[in-house]
Amino acid sequence: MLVKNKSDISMSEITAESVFLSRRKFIENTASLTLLGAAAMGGASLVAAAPQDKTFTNLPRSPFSTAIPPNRFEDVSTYNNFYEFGTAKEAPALYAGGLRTRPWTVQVEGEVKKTGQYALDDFLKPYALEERIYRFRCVEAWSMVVPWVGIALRDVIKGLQPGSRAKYVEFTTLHDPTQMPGQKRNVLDWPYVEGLRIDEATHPLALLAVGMYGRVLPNQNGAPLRLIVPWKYGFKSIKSIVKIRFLEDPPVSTWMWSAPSEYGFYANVNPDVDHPRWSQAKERRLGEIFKQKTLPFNGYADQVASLYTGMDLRKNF
Ligand SMILES: Nc1nc2c(c(=O)[nH]1)N[C@H]1C(S)=C(S)[C@@H](COP(=O)(O)O)O[C@H]1N2
Ligand SMILES: [Mo]
Repeated sequence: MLVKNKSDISMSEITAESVFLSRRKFIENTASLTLLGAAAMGGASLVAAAPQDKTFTNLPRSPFSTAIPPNRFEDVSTYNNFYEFGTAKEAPALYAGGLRTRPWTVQVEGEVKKTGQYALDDFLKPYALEERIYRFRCVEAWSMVVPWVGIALRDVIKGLQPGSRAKYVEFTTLHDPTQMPGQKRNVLDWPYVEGLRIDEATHPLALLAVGMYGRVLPNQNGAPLRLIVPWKYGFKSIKSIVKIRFLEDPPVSTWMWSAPSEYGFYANVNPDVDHPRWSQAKERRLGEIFKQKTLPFNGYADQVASLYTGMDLRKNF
């Protein structure tokens, strides 16, 4: 697994105190992680410290991981889209600290056998965690490479036993303006909702993430539970999930509701289909100066293109 040491971590442009403090914590954490990693035995486990400081040990690395070197933790955790905490890229790192991620419940509804309300830790207990290094491409044309910690969404879905009428899966973010001050403004139709076709959701690449860089997800990255769909634009990867609903008909996602001509249900990364207001042909990786070409399905075409055979991907954008 990935362990950074102090010399790999340099201070970046943002100097806000809370960000600086959380970075300090990360440095201290990773130092102790090295020791724990050497001592620990057995499978992946969560080492308890203060709740926000938990680190994972002995994580197996998924073969689905890219060999591209990951971005720096401090870039991935300070340049975020999480409109529940404001629309500026630095807002989530500054204002998500008050989000309470325990206790946390996940409600399961709809065309599925195991409906109910689950405490998050019970919900996740049956599954082994792994590290998956994925490319990630925002619709706004920046990209990054992130070592997520999580479990295959397909395993969770299998465990919940959807019925034959379950053709789609819908995910919903927490709605609580006292914890998520951005929800006091009507920038989106809260709560944030996203959805996948059931065959997309059960594709082996779709991930439910609980961590990144070997530690629990920072709140600004979608703690305590978020979706990662690496072949789709970032907005499909919904954060801070409280509800999973199985449906016969396609759900209406938040972005489709707010701007249907700009954000479709599929949102597969496609360099040949421009966003109405900008090109999607290139992307700029966080921390880099030059742009690079965007790949069809964000580089995952070999694995996922067959999900869309026969579909017009210009119409189904
Ligand atoms: N609930 C919620 N989920 C969300 C968003 C959001 O505003 N609210 N933004 C999306 C967008 S547009 C992107 S690019 C990614 C950003 O993830 P990151 O901040 O971990 O990089 O989260 C996605 N998930
Ligand atoms: Mo995005």
